[in-house]
Amino acid sequence: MKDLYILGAAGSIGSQTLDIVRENKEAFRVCGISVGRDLKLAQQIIDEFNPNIVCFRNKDDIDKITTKAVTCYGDEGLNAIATYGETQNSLLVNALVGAVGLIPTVYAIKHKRDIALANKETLVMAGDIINKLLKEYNVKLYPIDSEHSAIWQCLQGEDINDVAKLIITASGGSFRDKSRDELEKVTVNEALCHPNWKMGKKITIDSATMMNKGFEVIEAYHLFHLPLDKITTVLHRESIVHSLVEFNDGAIKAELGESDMRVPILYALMYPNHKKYSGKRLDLSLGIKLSFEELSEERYPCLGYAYQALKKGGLYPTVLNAANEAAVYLFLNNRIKFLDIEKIIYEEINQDYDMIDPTLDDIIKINKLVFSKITNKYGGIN
Ligand code: MN3
Repeated sequence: MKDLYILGAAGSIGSQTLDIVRENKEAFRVCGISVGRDLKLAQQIIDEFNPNIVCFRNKDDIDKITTKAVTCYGDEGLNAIATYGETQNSLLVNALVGAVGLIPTVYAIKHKRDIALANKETLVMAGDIINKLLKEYNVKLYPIDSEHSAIWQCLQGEDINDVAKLIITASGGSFRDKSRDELEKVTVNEALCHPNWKMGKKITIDSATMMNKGFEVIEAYHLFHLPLDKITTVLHRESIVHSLVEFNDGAIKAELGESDMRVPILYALMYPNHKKYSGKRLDLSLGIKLSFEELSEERYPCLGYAYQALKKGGLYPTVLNAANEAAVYLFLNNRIKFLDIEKIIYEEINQDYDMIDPTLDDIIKINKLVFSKITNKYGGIN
């Protein structure tokens, strides 16, 4: 029996993690959760899973919920969930969206709790620091992101020195068939219609700008410890091949399946086993066609910005993340146009943020500073 602590339990990945728990009641116990704005859903999750500790977004939310659990709230509450209870046979599922996911990851590592990570911002902002801490505290970090899960599966039993390159697939997002000119006028609702995957709002926008793929390049760099020139991307419209690994002899391994996040979640929770799952399966007898095309940095400049930010190092990946988080917020609130997102990011990563070996405090500070600087310029947040 594994004790699960799920941050972002009411979100997209969190809900699908709970689906996996429902299918594997003998394997997992939901001991702690954090919930978001939807208190009705929060109450349902609490009633069904009866966790020992619950973290709310705001202090006022606590009185609106009926529970015997220990309650906490806010950013400190997230850290309390990450460090609650016994470490042995426990796992933190970090399914938070955005920079808020970083510090609870650090707390879990220092509590020697293994982590299944869906929050890619953790690695984008502080990959070097996280890797150092994982080593120091001898903690495991398992990827939930479908591309990284695919690469991780392809690397099982392989020598990392035999890898020629990682090939991360991208569906192309909701605007993959639109020209740059057509992107001028696209709306929030159009951007939120992803062709293949059902995901949260922020990541759906990040997919449309391809910033998400840029983050995934950085994520892969920190997860698999390969030089950046060995990490490549390809446009693959069908989202059936979740990513590939090419070896020195030219052999390519891939992981294929339905576009269902529950599969990589299940693998991260059950690693190294592939347990039975009731979801829809890929039926090759239906005559499935696969296509691959070059993913152009001209069409999708945000992808290039990610490589640039990682090469510059230091605080630049954090600046990239903060500028994106602010710009996506502004776009979702109809304050800027879709193409302004990439302009804002470009401008910000070309400012001077030079700093060698930033600490976690430096990273958090710059993240807040860049986020509020950009949002304030367009009327602040509400
Ligand atoms: Mn992904």
